Amino acid sequence: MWKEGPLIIGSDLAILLTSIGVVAVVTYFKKWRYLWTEWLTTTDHKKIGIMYIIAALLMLFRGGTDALLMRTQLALPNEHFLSAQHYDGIFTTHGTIMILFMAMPFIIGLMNVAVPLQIGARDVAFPYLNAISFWLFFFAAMLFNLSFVIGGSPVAGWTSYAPLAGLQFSPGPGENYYLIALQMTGIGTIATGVNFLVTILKMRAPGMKLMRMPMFTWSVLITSLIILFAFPVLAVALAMLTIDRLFGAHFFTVAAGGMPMQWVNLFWIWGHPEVYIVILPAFGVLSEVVATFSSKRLFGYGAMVASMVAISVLSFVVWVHHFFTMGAGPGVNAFFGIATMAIAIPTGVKVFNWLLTMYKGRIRLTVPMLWATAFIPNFLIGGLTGVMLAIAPADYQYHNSYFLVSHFHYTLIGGTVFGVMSGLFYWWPKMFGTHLNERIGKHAFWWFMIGFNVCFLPQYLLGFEGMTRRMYTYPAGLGWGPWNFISTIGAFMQGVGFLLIVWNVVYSLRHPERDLTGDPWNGRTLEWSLPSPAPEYNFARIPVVHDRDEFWEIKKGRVEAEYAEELKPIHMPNSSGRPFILSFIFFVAGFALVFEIYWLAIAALAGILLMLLRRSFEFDYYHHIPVEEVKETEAAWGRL
Ligand code: HEM
Ligand SMILES: [Cu+2]
Repeated sequence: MWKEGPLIIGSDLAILLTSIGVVAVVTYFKKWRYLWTEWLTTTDHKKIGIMYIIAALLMLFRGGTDALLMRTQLALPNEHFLSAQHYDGIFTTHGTIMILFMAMPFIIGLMNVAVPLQIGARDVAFPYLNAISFWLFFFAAMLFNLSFVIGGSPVAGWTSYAPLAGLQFSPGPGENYYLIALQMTGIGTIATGVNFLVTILKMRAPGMKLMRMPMFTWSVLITSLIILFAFPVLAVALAMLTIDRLFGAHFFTVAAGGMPMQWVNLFWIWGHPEVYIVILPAFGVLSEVVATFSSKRLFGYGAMVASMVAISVLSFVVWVHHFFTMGAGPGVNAFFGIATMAIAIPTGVKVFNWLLTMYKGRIRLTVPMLWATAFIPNFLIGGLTGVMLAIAPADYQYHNSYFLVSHFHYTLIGGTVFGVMSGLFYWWPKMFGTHLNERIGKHAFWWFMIGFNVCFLPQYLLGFEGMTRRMYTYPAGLGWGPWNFISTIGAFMQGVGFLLIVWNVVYSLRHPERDLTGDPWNGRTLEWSLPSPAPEYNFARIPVVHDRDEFWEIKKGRVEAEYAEELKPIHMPNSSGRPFILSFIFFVAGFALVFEIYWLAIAALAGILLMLLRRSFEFDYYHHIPVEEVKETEAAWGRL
């Protein structure tokens, strides 16, 4: 690894120094105990949500740095800033990190922050499991990032197609990192799916029928179902490729009777639903934000729910559109092409519902609303180019070109990233009890939003002109230079936008502007009826729900606040260090498997089993918060 040039050594040094710096700062301010008791061992969904989002932002930085390196390399023809091998490693880690370690935790973080508060619950159904999900994701992300420092990155693309990802063409530990890290985070995600499914089905406040749930909660319910059906497929595919690589099986090698196309099918049977897992909750955020800042009831609630259900079903019957060129024949391609186009219908319904929610509303263009409003046209461009790609014969032309690269960035950035940014700014006061600065927020938004279009619009043209994806450099004289140069400028503008978002956070820490009302946006749903940040137990008394926009209706005097119970001691889950330790042992097992150190892997796996056994014999993992303490906390907010 030390042979690979000053860039790598520099980055390794930077990582080392940053790590030492973090440890030194925590030690200097004597914050270890605080970190351990308040954060690393917490089972509180609000804190777990915040940790997910911090990790996601860190990964956005890492993935974004990868992106800027690639765009620098592509800015001019015949560049040699990066070697071909490096470029391969960078687009592989960029894609993998952005999807699995940035978009996913961002979405799951917002789910954690908002869902229990929206449905009148005190936590998720399985708080301890929730902590395990988080730490499995976190240590998986660390394991994946370690590939950069020890042993080398995976280079077979985020899709990791066999046979390229097999032992013959990808020797060394890089690809193992991919397989093991994804397996680890996938286990956590499946647990999250179970957790939120049960939470939403079983823990809603009395009176909150399914058709009274806030739209974000609806989107999370449907997403949890998709997770449960999709992620096991990924787990199986990863396990098969791992067995091929580590133990010499031949699931995916033709020479020994295996079938590489089987990987491609399994990957996308998970992969397509996966893109809906990261977009449906963004739709949910948008529905909340658009209604709140238009000061209107969400238009077409029933149609919104129905279209999300339709999308979730369709998302499982379109996967072949990722490889029309495999040559399955016109019948198969026609089926999958038409199924893909059909998704445009429920998606269009949602777009019209958002527009009609805004129509004649009193619109407030706050930062969350800016991101939400920009989502609509940008995601539309992504969606419509998706319909173009779904025309199978035409896809023979677009396939794996920059047209595709631009298409999926329009959905993943214009959709998911804009959606989670909207959600982050929207729920920020609820998470931290302070406001982000609106002026800096607006600057950040415009830099990002304009930069995004400057970066990716030209890539559609590059696709038409024949530039293919995963191309590390290109000759002069094809006319691709100018568009690529413009695209790179746009990428750096997004970098400025990101830095402004970080600056906004720092600025707001230095000049805190407290939110004392708990309801800074004049919100409609239950989370805004609580103080910011919500107390540990969320609701001192569980409310009874009468309306979709319960809190709004209470404020308008059309509904009277009602509680399901008198004040009584509140039953809360204990903190525990075990989810952290368990996941760390997973990390050790993962590291051992990556480098095929079997004695260590077996020892660590035995350790995991012991931890699970130990947990089965643990009986008191709850405590009660006495009424007096609840009264005091509420009184400090001037409540009760
Ligand atoms: C500043 C914003 C971004 C820029 C400038 C950027 C740029 C790039 C570039 C240059 C490539 C490689 C294209 C190629 O050579 O084939 C790429 C690939 C990719 N990007 Fe991004 N990207 C950005 C954000 C994102 C985000 C937010 C996501 C996901 C949430 C994402 C997901 C992907 C994926 C999945 C690939 C494909 C990797 C592969 O081919 O294996 N990107 N991006
Ligand atoms: Cu797809």
